[in-house]
Amino acid sequence: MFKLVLISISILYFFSACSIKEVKEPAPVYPVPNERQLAWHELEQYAFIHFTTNTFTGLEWGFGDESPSIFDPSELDAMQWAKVVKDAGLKGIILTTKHHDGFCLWPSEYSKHTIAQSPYKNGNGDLVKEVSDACRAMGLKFGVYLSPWDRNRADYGHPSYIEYYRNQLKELFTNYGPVFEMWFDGANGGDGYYGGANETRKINQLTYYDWPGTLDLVRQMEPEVIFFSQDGPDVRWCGNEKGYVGETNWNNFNKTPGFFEKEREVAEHDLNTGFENGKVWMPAEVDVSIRPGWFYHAEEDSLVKSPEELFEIYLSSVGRGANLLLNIPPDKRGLIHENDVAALRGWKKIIDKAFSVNFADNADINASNVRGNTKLFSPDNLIDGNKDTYWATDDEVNIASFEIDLKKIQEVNYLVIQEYIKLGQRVKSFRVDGWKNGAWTPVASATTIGYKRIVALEGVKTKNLRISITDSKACPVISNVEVY
Ligand code: FUL
Repeated sequence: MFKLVLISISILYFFSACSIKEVKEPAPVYPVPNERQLAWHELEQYAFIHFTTNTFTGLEWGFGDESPSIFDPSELDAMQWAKVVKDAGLKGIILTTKHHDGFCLWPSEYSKHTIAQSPYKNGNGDLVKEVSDACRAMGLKFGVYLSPWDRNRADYGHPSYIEYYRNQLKELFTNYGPVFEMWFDGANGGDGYYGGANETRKINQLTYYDWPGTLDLVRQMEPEVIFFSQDGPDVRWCGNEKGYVGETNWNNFNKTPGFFEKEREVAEHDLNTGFENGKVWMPAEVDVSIRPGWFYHAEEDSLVKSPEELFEIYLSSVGRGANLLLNIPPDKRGLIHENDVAALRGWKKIIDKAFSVNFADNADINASNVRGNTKLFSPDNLIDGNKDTYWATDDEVNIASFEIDLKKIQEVNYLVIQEYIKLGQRVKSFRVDGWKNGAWTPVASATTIGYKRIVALEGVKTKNLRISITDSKACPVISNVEVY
């Protein structure tokens, strides 16, 4: 009897173990993002603010010999900046606390070339404080840009400058945090004032700054900070300043020493598309200015990008799985100019209109394959509004499709689709078909998905859509789909 019970228990155990195995979540496809990167992806878009003595001289790169006395915004209102940014649907501000000219927007105790030497608030101003406070008041994230290249400092190029740079990071990260992102630009070394030397200084980009040491120091002060630079480590440059990432955009990347010793064109292309088989998760950020320059110049007032141009940029950055860093430079008054405000309002209107009614909300949805035939991985998860549930197929099924029944004919303009990137980026290509005149008709096709992909469907009129994953590194794992 005892033996019989034991045998039945073992049989039961065997079968339940089989079925548990059947519904196990898909194995990750490495690399995968860390928690910090996941939170960063969810921000999708935020503002860049370039403001310094250049705003008053009309330059883009100050030489470093500008007198602080020219820094005198008459109506500066950091709350106006934060409100404009918030109303545009952007989630934070990254501020140029010090650009290449070396002028500091906070009263750094390590420098005599700061806002404290300017007429602004009679030398009692602190713009880093004003902007970080305004961000917090408006529920925005705050980030910093501290140019490594400093054309004002006499010791730029010498070891003592690194100590200066690190002391400034200590000030920024202990007095104005939390800081969500730290931006390191790539312009480094060249001619400058350098304390009166007026010469050209070249540094070795790979060794001079001892980046690993500097990043460690910052990470100790701000464990959650995301580091942006041309090649990471957390987030990479998208390879251009025009507002787009590659149509194919892998979050995977390969960081090799001397990456920038590659031909510039090759490096920029790689940054734009990432590497399908890259070893580290390093997503792209698209930095672009609403105006031709990074700083405000009155003669560019008529050249502010139109709402339609900004929407194109949105589609080719956020719509391709990258984050958008949109520069909005305040003017000499210290206000975001009326033309920029109007363009941002128009842009927000276009976005709100394009993505107002999600036809997938009440749709029926069916898939050609469901992992383990269980509800856990059902295609219903694509439209449940929960980013932590997903549709997945069986392990060997890398090519699969799902159909969305919109229940009545709709004019469809956009498909939004998201991979569950916690398990890695998988999809290499997919196609969208619409049901027209009794047959599936191709409407659009695209390559990678990643965190988010927005596909234009050109107003196709259909009741049914089919999304076919036509190539994938492993079984597809899709968390969300929306139809507008
Ligand atoms: C570059 C800088 O040289 C530009 O002036 C600007 O700040 C841009 C965002 O980064 O490296």
